[in-house]
Amino acid sequence: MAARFEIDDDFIAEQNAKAKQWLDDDFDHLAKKLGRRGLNIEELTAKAQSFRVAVPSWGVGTGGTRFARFPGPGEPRDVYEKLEDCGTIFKLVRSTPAVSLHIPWDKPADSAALREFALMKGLCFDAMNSNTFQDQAGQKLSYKFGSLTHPDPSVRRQAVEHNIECVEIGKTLGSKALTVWIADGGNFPGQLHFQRALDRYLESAREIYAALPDDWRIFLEHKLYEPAFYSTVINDWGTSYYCAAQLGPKASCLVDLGHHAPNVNIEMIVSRLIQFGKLAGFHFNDSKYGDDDLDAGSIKPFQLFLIFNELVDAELRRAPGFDPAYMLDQSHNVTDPIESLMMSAVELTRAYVQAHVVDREALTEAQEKCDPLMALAVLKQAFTTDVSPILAMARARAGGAIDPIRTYRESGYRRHKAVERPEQVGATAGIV
Ligand code: PSV
Ligand code: MN
Repeated sequence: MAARFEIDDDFIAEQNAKAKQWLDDDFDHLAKKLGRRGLNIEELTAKAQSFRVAVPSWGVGTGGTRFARFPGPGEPRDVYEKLEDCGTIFKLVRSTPAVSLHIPWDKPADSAALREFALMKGLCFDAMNSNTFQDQAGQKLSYKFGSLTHPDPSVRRQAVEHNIECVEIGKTLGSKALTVWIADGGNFPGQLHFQRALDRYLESAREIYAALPDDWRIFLEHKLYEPAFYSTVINDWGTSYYCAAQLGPKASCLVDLGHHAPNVNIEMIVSRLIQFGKLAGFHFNDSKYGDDDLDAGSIKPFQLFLIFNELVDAELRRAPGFDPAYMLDQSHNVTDPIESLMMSAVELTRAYVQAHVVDREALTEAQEKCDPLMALAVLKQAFTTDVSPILAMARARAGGAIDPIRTYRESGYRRHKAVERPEQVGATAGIV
């Protein structure tokens, strides 16, 4: 492969030097403010540095709506170029070393070579995502009327085998989990027998579960609706929990924030799943109406904070079995995907650190003394604390960028990639 443009460490250091003075000033000032509240800024900075979220391979391509896709310059054309972009995100924000692949979109010709390439970029592989919600060229049987729950056992077999193939590929890549989201459901009343469909799901999922290596997990992802508009088989966390419980200890429930009705109390769902030892992790994104796949924290940052409040509560009390996998799952239709993913990674770290700022003793006291106003005030105090200097310092100390978006833009990365990756007619990177 010819030499490819990369943002190098010297360039990041040069850009950081311009912002270091104000960062030091802001950090010192914040240290004093937090100190008055009994909080140690160094401990919070260490927390920020420990935070990790995986980047979805499909997120680095320009997404689309049901109506159109407007490709951007220098889009990645294959899994190697996707990893290149993921490596760039990691270099600048330092919290995203893992990449989540989607098969067959990212099916590698040589898994060992792909793993080697990722390693060179400092990357590793997070959960594998199977795809039985589309028909692929040359596929024998169609998923038009379902996959793992299809009435025809040979379609179910094909879907089960695809999932097992994802595990096989994942094994060679060093992944340890399979995320299963199915689009199965009905568009019209009467189309599906609800119970038979769920029974078939369990039967198929049991076969996939049986093929998991000992140290693997399976994440069941529920979704309220779309593309099935009347009834979806795995439609909510209750159904997901039931299936995970039926399958066994390696199965747990993945919460994609966009997969709930508007106004649903997602933080409470998160708390329930933690309590039942079945929280697999997240697909983070944000939404205004449905599964909008907007950038994390862009619409409802307070909700994101409240979710992290539950996660940090579980972390601090060492809740049994609590080991959530954090991933992004966004579609970038009008922004540069690299910029959106960096911004989202930063927003998640922000919510995580803010949740560590919560005065938990005061919160418990307010709860026990039936003082709702004070309970809310405690949460609001943390949520309104601007922890930006902590986030920037954590990145800088890890060799990342104080200002990732500005550094990325100044580097001309996208311009260079536009030359290296000439536009492909009919390319379908991203979610279309
Ligand atoms: C479905 O809406 C979903 O959230 C699943 O995680 C898919 O794998 C992903 O989006 C990409 O289509
Ligand atoms: Mn998802």
